Amino acid sequence: MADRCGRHLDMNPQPLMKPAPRPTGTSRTQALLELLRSRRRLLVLTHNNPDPDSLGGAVGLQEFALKAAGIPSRLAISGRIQRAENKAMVRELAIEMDRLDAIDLAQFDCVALVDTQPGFGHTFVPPNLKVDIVIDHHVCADAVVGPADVAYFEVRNDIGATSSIVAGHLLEAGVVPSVQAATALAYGIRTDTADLSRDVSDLDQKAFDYLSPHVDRKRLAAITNPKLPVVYFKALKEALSKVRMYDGVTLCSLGRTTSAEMVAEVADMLLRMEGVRVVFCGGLVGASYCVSVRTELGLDAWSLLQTAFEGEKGSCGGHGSVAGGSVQLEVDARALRRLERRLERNVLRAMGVAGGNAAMLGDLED
Ligand SMILES: [Mn+2]
Repeated sequence: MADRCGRHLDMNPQPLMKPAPRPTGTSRTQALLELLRSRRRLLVLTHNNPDPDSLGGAVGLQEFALKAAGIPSRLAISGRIQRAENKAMVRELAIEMDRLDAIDLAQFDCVALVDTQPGFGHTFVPPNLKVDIVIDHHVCADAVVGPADVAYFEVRNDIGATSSIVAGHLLEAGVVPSVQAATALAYGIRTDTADLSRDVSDLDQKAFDYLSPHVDRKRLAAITNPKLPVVYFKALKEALSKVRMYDGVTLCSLGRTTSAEMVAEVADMLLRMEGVRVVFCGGLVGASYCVSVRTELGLDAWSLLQTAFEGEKGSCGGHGSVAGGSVQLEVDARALRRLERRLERNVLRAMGVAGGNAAMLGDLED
C-alpha cells in the first residue's frame, strides 16, 4: 500500500526530482521515438480508474507509437470507468482496452505509464513489471521512480494535462492525429485544465490549437453532456445536504458514496459557488476514503491535501489547483466520523480559518 503523505507542509512544494538540464521539445520527442523504435510491442497503463486526461494521453501515446515509431500497442486497465462522461468518451471514440489481469505481459517488451507514476496510490503496476516510459504532470510524495530508473521519464508539473505533453510529441513528430486521438487528447486537456482556464501552460494551449481542426465536435458534445443515471442525482442531493462552509473554505463529506468520480464531481461543482476559494470533498468508496481538493488559482491544492493527510495512512497527488487522494479506513461509522473531523481540523488550520460552527447550504442568503 502507499506510504503516508504529508512530509512537505509548505504551500509551494519543490518538485521532488531535481530536473536534469532542460531538454527541448524536439530532443524529448526524439528520445521517445528512438526508445519506441527499439521495441516491438507497447503496453500502456494508467490510473486504475482512468479519467479523460489519462485516457487521452494513453490513446495519444498509442497513436504516436504506431504512426511515428511503427509499433503496435494495447491499453490495459485494472479498475473501472465510472463517470458517465468517461464512459461516453470510451463509447463515442471506440477506445479499446483490455483488463490488465487478462493479458499476457510477456507479449510486451515496452511498458508506459501515462498520467501517473509507479507508487501512486490509485495505480496498480504488476510486481516485477519493468516500466520503460513515464509521462505525467502530477507531484506526489509517493513517487518511487525518477529519471535514473526508467528509460524515458517525463514528469512536468508545470503542464496542465498529460494529454498536452503527448499531443506535443505528435506535433513535434509531424503526425497528423486521427479524429479519435485528437478528440480524446482535446477532451483530456479540457477536463484537466477546466476548458483551458486553470493550470494552463503554453504547451497546453499550443497542443489544443494543434488538435482542434481534427476534433469531432459532435462526438465531443456527446461526451461532455451524457445522460446521467438516477443514482447520480440521488448522490448529488445527499452531497448538497452535507456541505459545510467556513469563510471561503467549503468541505463536504458524502459518507458512503458511489465512486471516487462522484467525489471529484461534487468538488468541481462546489468550487463554482460564489465566494468559495477552496473545496475539500470526501466520500467512502469500499474501504477507501477518497478525497478531492479544488482551489481557486494561486492556491496549491496538493500541499493542502498533504497537510490534511498528515498522520493518516493515505496517498495523494495533484497538480496546481487540483488534487486527489485516499485514506484506507477500517469500515465503521465511528472511524469515518473521526477521520472526517481530523481532516476538517487540518484543512481549516492550514487555511488559517477558525473552526466553530459551519454554515450549511440552507443557512445562506442567496
Ligand atoms: Mn492529468
